This record gives sequence, structure tokens and C-alpha cells, in this order.
Amino acid sequence: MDIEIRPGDITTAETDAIVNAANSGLLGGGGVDGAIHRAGGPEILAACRELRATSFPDGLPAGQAVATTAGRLPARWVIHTVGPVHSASEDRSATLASCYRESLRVAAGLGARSIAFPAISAGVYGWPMDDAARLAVQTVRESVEELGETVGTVVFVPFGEAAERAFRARLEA
Ligand code: AR6
Repeated sequence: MDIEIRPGDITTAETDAIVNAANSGLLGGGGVDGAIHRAGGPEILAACRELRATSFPDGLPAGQAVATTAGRLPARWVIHTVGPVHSASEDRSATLASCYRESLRVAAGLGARSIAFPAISAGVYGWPMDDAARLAVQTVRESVEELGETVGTVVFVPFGEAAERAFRARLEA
């Protein structure tokens, strides 16, 4: 598996799948979620509403992932996952790691050859960027053993200089 860093706006990523750091409601929000729905258009929201009406009436639990169309984005699919809110008193790392693992599983199931990830939970949900990058890189590397080479390319899309530094440091470690 090839792991790359391409800083910037994930909505322009030309990977087969891009990952959305969503919330359980799946009906949009701020941050990267807002950007994806804005750029991808109403088809994505319609698909999310359908998921709420069928498979996830109570919303998507943290740590899980589900795919929809990518609407008019260059990607074919958006894989929505829900990161944990960072907590100083409880270790929620396993849930954050699960977001990366489950997103990769969904991507492999779809036959996606490439996938782009934002720094899940590292915005509104308050996860410290260095630790978010560490968990992201570590979990993706570990997933190769389980998934093999189905998804050949994983792209991290850090947004802003601090995020880019954190991801580069972890990837080079
Ligand atoms: N491309 C790539 N990364 C981005 C973009 C973009 N266009 N925009 C923001 N980021 P966040 P969370 C970065 O807050 O912490 C939403 O309201 C951002 O700088 O988007 O998982 C959802 O609906 C940060 O580094 O996601 C949820 O309610 C990273 O993406 C909640 O926020 C994640 O920040 C989820 O919070």
C-alpha cells in the first residue's frame, strides 16, 4: 500500500473514495462535512437521508463507516465515518482507530483502489492533531495486513500547516 500526503481541500481529491468526518446524524455539519456536502451537492444529503430512513434510524455510531454517492465530486464515493469527541478523562483512541479501519474495509468492499482521509476528530471534536495523525498513520499501516493490497493508495489530506507537519512527522517516523 502506498501512503501519501496531499495537503489541501479533500473535496478536490481525485481518489476513488474520500472520507467524511461526519456526525452520527449524517445530515451534514461544519468543517470537512460541510465542505463535502457543499461541493458534492444535494445527492449526498439525499443518500444520507435514505440511510437514516433505512439502515441507521438512530444514526451512525462513532467508529463505524458507511458509503454514499459522491454527487458531483471527482471521487466516486463518500465514506462517512463518525469520530469520537476527544475526552481528557476517557481514552477513546480505539474508536478513532476504528474509523480508519472501518472506512478502509468499506472502501475495499466497494472495490475502491484509492481513498483520501481528513484528520478525523481533529477539528470540532477536539482531538490533538499530533495524536490524531499518529493514530491515523498507525491504523492505516496495520490495516494493510488485514486488507492486503485491495486499496492500493491511501492519501492523507491535512488541512493547514500544523496538520501537514503532524502527518509528515508521523509518516516519516
Ligand atoms: N478538506 C480537508 N480537511 C478539512 C477540510 C477540507 N475541506 N475542512 C476542514 N478540514 P472537522 P471532526 C479539517 O471539524 O473534528 C462537523 O460539524 C479540519 O481542519 O471537520 O471530526 C461534523 O458534522 C480538521 O483538521 O471534523 C461533526 O459534527 C479535520 O478536517 C464534527 O464536525 C477534521 O475537522 C466532526 O468533528
